[in-house]
Amino acid sequence: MTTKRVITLVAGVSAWACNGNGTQPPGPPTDLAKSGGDGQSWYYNNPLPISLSVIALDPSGRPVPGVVVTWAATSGGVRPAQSTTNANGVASTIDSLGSSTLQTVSASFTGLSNAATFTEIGSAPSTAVGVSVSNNLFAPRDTAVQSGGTVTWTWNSGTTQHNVTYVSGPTPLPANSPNQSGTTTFSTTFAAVGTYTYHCTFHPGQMMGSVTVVH
Ligand SMILES: [Cu+2]
Repeated sequence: MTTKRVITLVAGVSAWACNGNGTQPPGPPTDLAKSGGDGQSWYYNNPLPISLSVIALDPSGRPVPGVVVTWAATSGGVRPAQSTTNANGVASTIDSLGSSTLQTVSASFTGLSNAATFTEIGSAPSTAVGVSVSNNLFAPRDTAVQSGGTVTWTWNSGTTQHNVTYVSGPTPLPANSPNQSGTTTFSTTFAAVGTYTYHCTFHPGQMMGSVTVVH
């Protein structure tokens, strides 16, 4: 009998202490703050590289889990169109960008007065891209080309030999260049969408680059 009463008393004090120290659950959400993916520039009808995310907050600025966020895009589309905030109050979606230059994606939940708005920029990918091969770098190091398009490397390296050797990407990897110097060129036409990385085997730590192939 006595033991049971002591346990009840301790539990009651413990619950009171939690409330008094501000550790109670967050209140209903009143705000959505952008937490990632705003202001990206990418290519028409290709998913943005960084997902869009928001954080739901209560009036004290505490993250609120379990909030259903609805996403809407002015162009293209978002997947999923609804997502629920996780334990950190964060919900996210992927924007497929669509075919307009300037586009917005809004995020809201039922009862929210001001939706969060993301602005993204679309453009047409190039079908022919040039990269300079010099001592000892590829410029630009990272480039993008449309599927079916061609990247042409032009050597400006005097008598020093370099090569373009693929390291990773959709398989099978394209053919590598020979070892070349002077003012020679080498081209690859890309079919498969994805990101290819390459380097020069003579200068692998310095000379590296990537080609991202988009739709
Ligand atoms: Cu090299």
